[in-house]
Amino acid sequence: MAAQITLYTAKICPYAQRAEIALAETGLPFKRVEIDLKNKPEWYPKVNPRLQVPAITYGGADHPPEAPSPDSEKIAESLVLVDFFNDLAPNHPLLPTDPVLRAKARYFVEAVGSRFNPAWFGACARGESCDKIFEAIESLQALLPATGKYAVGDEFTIADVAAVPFFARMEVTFREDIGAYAQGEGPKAWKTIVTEPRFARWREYYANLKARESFKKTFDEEFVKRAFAARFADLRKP
Ligand SMILES: N[C@@H](CCC(=O)N[C@@H](CS)C(=O)NCC(=O)O)C(=O)O
Repeated sequence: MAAQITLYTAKICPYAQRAEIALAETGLPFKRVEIDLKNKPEWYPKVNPRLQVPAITYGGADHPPEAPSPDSEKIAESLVLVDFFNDLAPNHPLLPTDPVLRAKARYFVEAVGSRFNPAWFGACARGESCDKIFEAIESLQALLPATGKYAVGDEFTIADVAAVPFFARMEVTFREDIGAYAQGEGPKAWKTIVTEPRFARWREYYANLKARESFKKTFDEEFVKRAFAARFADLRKP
């Protein structure tokens, strides 16, 4: 029997959604525990002393969420978990076998973290200009193959797992004008992204990502919208 996996996660969190997508893609059985990030349970340090989601317990006896089995492994960090689930799964579906494609997938993951995420989060949480997202999207777009559904071709890989939770939260926050940036800037930036020809290849890629079952079943758009509206409500300067 497969070792037990208990996933501690939060619907609002893009990092946690990476872990959930990887679980959906690999088909590994797991138990899902939603953590309220605004009111974390007092037992959560037993799961992850850094107090972040996503995190898992792996192996050991089945246990209730609040009492992880002492003989289970405790593992955290979204990209570590994506790799871990891929390693556990037969055929390792989230990484191609070709070394060049593996390198490209990893490079794309790095680019999402160093270029896209700071541009989105800078606008929403720190009130920086939404326009910084344009350069970020163009830099990712430049990495895409000329054809192919996903970041490194027709195979869905760790690159796509890493990216889509952030793309989707950017869409929701900008489209709905949720964030610390100046009022009206979000929808304006979103309109630019969905209409300008220079983003056409990225739009095609993002549409393919959104159509993926593993994304659809792990993304609760209404919940994410409400949660970000509450989280960023007080940040916009009058
Ligand atoms: N580097 C971590 C980042 C995870 C992270 O920042 N998670 C946030 C939620 S999106 C969290 O748990 N924050 C703790 C808190 O809000 O107190 C990863 O990739 O898993």
